[in-house]
Amino acid sequence: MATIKKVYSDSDIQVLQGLDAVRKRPGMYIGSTDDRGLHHLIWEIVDNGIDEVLAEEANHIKVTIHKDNSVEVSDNGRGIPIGIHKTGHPTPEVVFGTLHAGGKFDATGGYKVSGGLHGVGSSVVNALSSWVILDIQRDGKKYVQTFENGGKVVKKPKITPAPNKKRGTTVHFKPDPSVFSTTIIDYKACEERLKESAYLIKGLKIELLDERTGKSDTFQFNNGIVEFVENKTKNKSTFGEPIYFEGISQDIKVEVALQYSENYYGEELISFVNNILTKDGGTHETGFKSGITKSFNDYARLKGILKDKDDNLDGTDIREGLTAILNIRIPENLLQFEGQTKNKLGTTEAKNAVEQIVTEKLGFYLAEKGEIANNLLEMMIKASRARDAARKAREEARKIKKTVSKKTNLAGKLAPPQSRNPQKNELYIVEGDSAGGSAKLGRDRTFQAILPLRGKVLNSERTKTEDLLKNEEILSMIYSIGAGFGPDFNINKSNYKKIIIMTDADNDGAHIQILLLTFFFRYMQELIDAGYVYIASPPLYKVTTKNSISYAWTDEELRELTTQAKNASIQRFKGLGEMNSDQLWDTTMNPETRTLIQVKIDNFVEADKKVAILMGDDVVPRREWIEHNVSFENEDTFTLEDVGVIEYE
Ligand code: TSJ
Repeated sequence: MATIKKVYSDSDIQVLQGLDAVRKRPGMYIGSTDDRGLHHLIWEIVDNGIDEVLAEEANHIKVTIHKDNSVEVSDNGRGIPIGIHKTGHPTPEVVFGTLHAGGKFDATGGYKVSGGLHGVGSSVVNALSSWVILDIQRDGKKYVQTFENGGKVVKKPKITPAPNKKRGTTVHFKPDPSVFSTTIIDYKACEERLKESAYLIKGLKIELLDERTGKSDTFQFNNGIVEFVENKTKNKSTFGEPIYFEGISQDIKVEVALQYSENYYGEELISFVNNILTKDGGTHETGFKSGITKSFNDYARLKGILKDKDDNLDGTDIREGLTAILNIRIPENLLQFEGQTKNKLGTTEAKNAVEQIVTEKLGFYLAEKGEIANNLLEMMIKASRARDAARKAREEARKIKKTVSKKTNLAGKLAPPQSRNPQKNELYIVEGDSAGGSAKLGRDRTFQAILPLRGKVLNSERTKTEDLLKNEEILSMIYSIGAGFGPDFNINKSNYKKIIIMTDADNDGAHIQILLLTFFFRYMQELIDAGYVYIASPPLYKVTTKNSISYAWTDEELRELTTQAKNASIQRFKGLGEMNSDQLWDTTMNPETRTLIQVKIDNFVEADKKVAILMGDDVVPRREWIEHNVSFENEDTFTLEDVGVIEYE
């Protein structure tokens, strides 16, 4: 050791002093020493390469995970300067040996990923690595410097003529197992992070290679965040092409890609500042939101879509169905992060800069693409109405909690089960009083409840919520299930795990099924999503012979039964009421022998559309759809398969 110090004393001492602090308290510098902290080292190094890309001096980054879980990162940039720094040490040694060295030798300013509040510097990586091999090629020279055991310089750099004309920086490091609780590199984590970086810089090519497995990926997106948005919306039914614009204001570069989807009620805004994800938003997101709200409202007023008497559309209406990527670059001296985890941008200038660019560019876009703009506004106005309706429904729901009392409708109507076990209990909703009577007698009263329905069930698609809530059949269902309805529906409060619709096997019965399903679909959708809703299937025929009784559900089953047995008498059930309670139990209610059809929604968007068309009050699309899809004489009759909301178990 002494001889080494003699050769390299000054820098050696300085390096050790600086980096010792990092080894003593790694958490202070990289957050934690678990797998997150471990991967933080990779991002730190990669960010330096990305800075070179932002400086427009590199366009290629390669990351290799070696078999020993060491990581090698290289770029094709200018190469870290290799001359002597004003401190008297070679610049690479300063970069890797001094905390926050970044800014010190790079006074060029500009937009940087590393060295901001998030960047901890390559020196931290060095301090927490068993070894680092730095390989720089520039000015026709190849410069190799190794660091060992937490950043110690034990050898002079090796400088040789470059073997080829390529320029660039390569950093190969091995995270120190005595620092980290795990040193296994996660491919998936690398893949996600590097792909994100590639999206954010158009054309940048990032290669990832895992030598442990041979797996590799290349990320390169010539359309940048437009492709990012397309990737985010690929499973949604999108509404038009992505909208892209960019601009610069007060030295802040702003880039936005956004796309709307139909039948998607959420919003997803993903924002970045200097390629760092701002999970908690901040001033730039505020500017973005006020910018799009203003653009759409201004346009709607200009075109008379919103009249003087109308309120402005609010931000939530305008963002319904929106997927957006906001990517901004701020000069280092303006960067300011906030919050516990520093994931929120605080820079005040960013709000105005983003708002100004969004308002201007989106304003242009809307003016230019009038038809798209009008369609989007139509969607937003619908969203706004739906929100009003939902608010009303919520108010109604609160009201009925007070007005529906057990005594009023339910006495004598619902036959509840004896046990109170929502996980096991079943509710049979039964068409007609007489079938209801048989079901009450035939059921297993320990866990089966019977709710007979008297009149026709209202069509929830064509009835205002407030009228629906005056209807006794609807109220008794809401009350029996006991989990509320509409926006306040809470499946965890459901009294039953199975809700079984039991109707006659005829057209009327099918119609009642549809009406009930429409109600569940619109007001208790979670019940369907969770697979709680079933349809009972009573048999169509009873075949009696001298020593047996059997049932048939289809004509084919009937043929089989009658060819087997001689002198069979066949009874066709016209309705549930024709079965006595034992028969009803045997064929339709006994869990051992019954067949239930579970109601499922394969495709919410399709089901939603079909319910709206088939059950809604717009006659024309309804008739058109039926003419194209259903061949029934009676317009009011469809099978459940026609509506497309069920699938057989
Ligand atoms: F590749 C990498 F990601 F591993 C990596 C690349 C890691 C680190 C620590 C640094 C770099 C890096 C640094 N690539 N390119 C540079 N460029 C400079 O440091 C550089 C070169 C020339 C000039 C100049 O003004 O001439 C300025 C700088 C900052």
